[in-house]
Amino acid sequence: MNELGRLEDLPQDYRDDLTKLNLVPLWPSLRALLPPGVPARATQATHWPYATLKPLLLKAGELTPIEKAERRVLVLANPGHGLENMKASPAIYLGMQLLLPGEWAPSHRHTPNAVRMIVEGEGAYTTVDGEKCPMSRGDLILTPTGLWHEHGHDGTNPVVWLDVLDLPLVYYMEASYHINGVRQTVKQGSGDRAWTRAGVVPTQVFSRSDKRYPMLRYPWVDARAALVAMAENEPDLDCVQVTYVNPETGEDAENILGFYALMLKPGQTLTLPARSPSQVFHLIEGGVDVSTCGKTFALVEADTCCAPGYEPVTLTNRSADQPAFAFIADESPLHRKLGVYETR
Ligand code: GTQ
Repeated sequence: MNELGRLEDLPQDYRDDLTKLNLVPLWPSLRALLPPGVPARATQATHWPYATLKPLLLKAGELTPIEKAERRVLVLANPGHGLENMKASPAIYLGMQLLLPGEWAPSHRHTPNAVRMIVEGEGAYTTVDGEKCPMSRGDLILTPTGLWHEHGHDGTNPVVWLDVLDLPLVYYMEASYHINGVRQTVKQGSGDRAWTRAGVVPTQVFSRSDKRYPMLRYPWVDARAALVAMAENEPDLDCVQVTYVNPETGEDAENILGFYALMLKPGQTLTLPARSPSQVFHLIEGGVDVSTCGKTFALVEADTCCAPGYEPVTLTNRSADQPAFAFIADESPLHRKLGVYETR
């Protein structure tokens, strides 16, 4: 590939004339914008151990009352993007949120899509679009774009969950904003009770639900049972994984980020091929080594890590006799919709 001209090769008066007119020469930056073969990535493979994060989150509970925080969150920020930019990857925001017994995080709605993966504690709930969603370890609760949501806690111990939002992308699009609301009236019924089993869906006389987001809560007991059944049903299956989908359409549960649960059999090593989207791993059960970009993270329960796109990731269940279960979030729906998704 031939060398392209540098900015310094141009006379200063010419550069000044360009700058005054808001003009920029392309060729000095062309290779940085369109590097050969593989994109430039700021995302660094990063591990956030829960054991080191949790005491600081509990300390935030002492230092900052909920009224002064609205959402009491420590953001899992990727150093490669600059901590102040609060991104785990180009499109993924991660935050660990703490809610103490009796606390209330008031109702609002916003343009970015969110999900919560419950990490620890019982008794808290999120009310989304009038549906009260109880929170238990491993449950996935959707807060899709534009839906009212608020968090409450009737239990006796701190509750912690992982927030996964497409905030960095929506912010970059200059489309991120919120609206505060009033306490929601809780409606009867819940999507996870109505859409109980794969293969059958609720039908009113002859019409199906027209809700864009029919299911807001995906209980961990159901996702786990599906994985265990898959592994038993097909003992040679390598990738024992489920995708969280909209049960009416079969599409990804949300528009921009994808969500999955993966089971690793005892002693199993699974290599995920290099694909364009970045991804995040959160360990629900067991002990898993995650290797990517020349690093290995020894994940224990409640740990979270991320990997940039275009890199293979190898997962190893460290236990010889117990399965391991991970929650995965990635940017696949975004890449697919934009036509840039690829596997190497
Ligand atoms: O719980 O609504 O981590 O609005 C960031 C923004 C959580 C929330 C976050 C939010 C929320």
